Amino acid sequence: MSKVQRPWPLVGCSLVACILIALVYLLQLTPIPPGPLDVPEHHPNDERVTRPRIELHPEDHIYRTPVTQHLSWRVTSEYRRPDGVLKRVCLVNGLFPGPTIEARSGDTLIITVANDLPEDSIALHWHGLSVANDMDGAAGVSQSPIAPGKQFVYNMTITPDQSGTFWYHAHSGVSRADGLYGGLIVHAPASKATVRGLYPRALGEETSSYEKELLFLIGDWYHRSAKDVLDWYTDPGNFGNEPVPDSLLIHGVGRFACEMAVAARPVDCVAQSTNISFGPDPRRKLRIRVVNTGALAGFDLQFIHHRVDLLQVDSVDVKRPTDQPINSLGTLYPGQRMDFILWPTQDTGHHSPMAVHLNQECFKYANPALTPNQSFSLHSKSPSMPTVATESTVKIHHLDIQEVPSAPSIIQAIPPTAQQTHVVYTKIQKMARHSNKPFGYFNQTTWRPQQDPPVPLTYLPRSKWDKNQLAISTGSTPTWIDLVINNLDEGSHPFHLHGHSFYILATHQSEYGWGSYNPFVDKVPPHLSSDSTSILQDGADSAGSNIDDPLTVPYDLSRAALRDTVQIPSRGYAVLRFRADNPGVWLLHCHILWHSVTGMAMLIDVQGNPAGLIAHNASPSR
Ligand SMILES: *[C@@H]1O[C@H](CO)[C@@H](O)[C@H](O)[C@H]1NC(C)=O
Ligand SMILES: *[C@@H]1O[C@H](CO)[C@@H](O)[C@H](O)[C@H]1NC(C)=O
Ligand SMILES: *[C@@H]1O[C@H](CO)[C@@H](O)[C@H](O)[C@H]1NC(C)=O
Ligand SMILES: *[C@@H]1O[C@H](CO)[C@@H](O)[C@H](O)[C@H]1NC(C)=O
Ligand SMILES: [Cu+2]
Repeated sequence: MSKVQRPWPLVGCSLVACILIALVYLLQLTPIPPGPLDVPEHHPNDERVTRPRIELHPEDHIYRTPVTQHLSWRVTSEYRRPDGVLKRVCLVNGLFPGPTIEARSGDTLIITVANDLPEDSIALHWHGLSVANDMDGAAGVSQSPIAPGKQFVYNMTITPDQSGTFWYHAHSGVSRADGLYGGLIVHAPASKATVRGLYPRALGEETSSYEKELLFLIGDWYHRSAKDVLDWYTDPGNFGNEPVPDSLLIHGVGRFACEMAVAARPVDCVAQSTNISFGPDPRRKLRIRVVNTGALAGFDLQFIHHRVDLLQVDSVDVKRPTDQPINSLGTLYPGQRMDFILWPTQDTGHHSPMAVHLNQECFKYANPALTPNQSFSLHSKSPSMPTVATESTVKIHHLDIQEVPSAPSIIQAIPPTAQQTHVVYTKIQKMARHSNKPFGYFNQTTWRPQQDPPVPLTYLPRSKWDKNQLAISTGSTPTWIDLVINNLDEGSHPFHLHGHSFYILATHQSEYGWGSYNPFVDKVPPHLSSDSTSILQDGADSAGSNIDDPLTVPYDLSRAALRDTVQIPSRGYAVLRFRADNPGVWLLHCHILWHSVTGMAMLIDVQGNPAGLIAHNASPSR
């Protein structure tokens, strides 16, 4: 441990360094190849561009009995212009993003995935869903990736207790940043609504009923191929700075002013004179489901003339904030989802946009091509509506979703203590013996898919795992585990656990030192010390827990949040409590693509009968 905790010399980003880095960046990039022949014809008023809306159909799912859905998918790639700039993107059945799956709790999905890519192997992960281990789609862990020309059948039964906003994405290589992802919505069954045209969110909960549901897949976007971006990141000349995206897309469509392209990095760009619009009717009450599909950046959403009510984060009901109405939500980090009600504007004469603000905290140099803050019109039906000139005078009431606890009914299921406690340390390091390339570590191990022998870990005894696998074993299931993840890094990281959701009991950020926490050694956890910035200390409401004696009760369970992705602050930690009840080998990894592919991942080995999914009842019904 002492080895791990030694402070590393860190490359700071002074102004001079930033300029140097930017120069290196501008000069080094290889221009993308000249436009190939399979470029789609460009129509400025192409419907795909002007009407990118994913409208959901809860009415087809919430009132029926469970069914088996058979889907047949073909993964290919083609040159497209998502934001006007030509790039080879991954397609599922010709679509980018891939088809949206809509199901209900209890459905079985049988998805045959044929890989028709010329050279890349793929595996698909169903993010947030707790499925049987061999269907989890983590290449090297739960399956061998699907080679070009081959196919694989994903066969998943969604347990009755699971519903919410999920998504699927590539979990091998870097295809996710070339667009291999899509939405996966599991509707919760409901009884017929009493008010026509309204979907009840919960029985008797009139105020959170809604008339339509829309899915927003929002994420950062690179104009170069994901492989080129990864090569740039791992080039020691770029000092481990994460590649700053060039653009942002909302379900596969974006806006890019061609003249913004950096001279040293020419792009094949066709100006798209489009305004992206959503929303069928400004007077409707909408349920909006948002996924951060990006590779690096978090984002905030602002609807300054609307009221928004947060419903869920990571498919789990939140405790509804009771203070003033909010009009700004975030930060949503890669992999995370949030659902909210978007109320109609009170003054329907206003043409009120949705603003997306990419969070720039992890951008260590300037990319002049990127417009990090962009606004999108919400209502396509009323193009003549005036835009509001006085936007700056409207007050922003922001809700930090990382601080929002889960609903009380969900928190009730947390036991007062766990049966096992594990402590790990994570960090990105550039070491001379690795030619100063950045690699992510958990303890002393940088993760790579199992290769020696090349058999997925699930099918291999522990004694045969290669040296790149660091694992926590939970023993026989089900067992409650406390996992303390210490982030010794200067940056924060959104960590995602496969196969399980966890209760976040505490997060902590330290202004100095490493801010780490080892419950076996530390008498008082840093989040209970006076300089704390954790959820626990900020929580006004600590009813139901006894924090008078921090030595016996170091966590305020009433502030816990059930999630599958947690943003762990820089020089800080998170304490996660989960019920290891889904047997198999599960990845725990940073959801920033450049970090996970360079090793910021480890495994949770949950022992038990692999058919034990039937016993899965850890998550309270949602
Ligand atoms: C990680 O390192 C810590 C500190 O040395 C140790 O206590 C812990 O057991 C290690 N975890 C694993 C999974 O090896
Ligand atoms: C899917 O899995 C179920 C349960 O293991 C099995 O009965 C069924 O035959 C499988 N279907 C396919 C198409 O593999
Ligand atoms: C897009 O909106 C801007 C102002 O919001 C307007 O000037 C422009 O004409 C619009 N473009 C199209 C294609 O509607
Ligand atoms: C983007 O919006 C954020 C607030 O969310 C603001 O702090 C920042 O200055 C804006 N950036 C630009 C380039 O306008
Ligand atoms: Cu990370």
